[in-house]
Amino acid sequence: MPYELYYWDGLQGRGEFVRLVLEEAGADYVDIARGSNGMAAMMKLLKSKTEPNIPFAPPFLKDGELIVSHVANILFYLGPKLGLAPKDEALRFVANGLQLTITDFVAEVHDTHHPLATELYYEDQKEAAKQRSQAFIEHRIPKFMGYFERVLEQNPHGSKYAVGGDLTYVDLSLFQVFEGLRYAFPRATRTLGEHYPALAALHDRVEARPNIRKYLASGRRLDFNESGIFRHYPELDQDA
Ligand SMILES: N[C@@H](CCC(=O)N[C@@H](CS)C(=O)NCC(=O)O)C(=O)O
Repeated sequence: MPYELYYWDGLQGRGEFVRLVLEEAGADYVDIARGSNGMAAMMKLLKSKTEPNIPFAPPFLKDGELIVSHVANILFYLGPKLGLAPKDEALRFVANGLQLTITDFVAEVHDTHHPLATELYYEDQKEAAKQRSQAFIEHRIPKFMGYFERVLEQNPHGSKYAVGGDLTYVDLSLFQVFEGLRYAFPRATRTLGEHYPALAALHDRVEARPNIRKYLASGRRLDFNESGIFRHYPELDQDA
């Protein structure tokens, strides 16, 4: 039975972190909301008053009867099954810690364009978004990227991957973060690769993987857009 991925149609969003793992592994999966009546099926589950173990928000994954929610938790579940988690049990918790840090970072990326309220339009919080983005560019990108760079450099198994000696779901998520930042803040990230060479090399290594290459060239990989987490609003980027 294929895995069922539930996520909003029309954007990469947080669902993309899960898609990259399923695609790299060549797993059998269905992107439910992109199929006919898929959105209705997803909303039915989200709003259900009778189903057990309902999720709060997408993305969530259905594996048979089991529903797993939250990106980091989904990857913690899928990683070992798809050969994309460390083999060492203890290192799986290290990978989970890294993924949860990525979750925190993604929430901060979201808050650059929605600093006041998720429910308000971007246009209604533009001034606050400018202030938030300026601080994000100045302090948070360097702090998080500097941290992930050190994680790579200080990996006792070598700096090719974030944890252990092989590719894991964390590496795929770091690829997505690198891509997303460059899309959202092209001016501020002009020199990202120079400042964080290990991360840049990891990004290129992931991008060159055959299944990822195939996926990125396919129609399943939607372009970044201004409905997702990583949005490009020129006025939020660093001044030219
Ligand atoms: N911590 C969750 C966050 C999930 C989340 O915020 N999902 C968004 C879409 S990317 C959503 O639909 N949120 C609805 C809401 O917060 O009301 C995760 O990492 O999966």
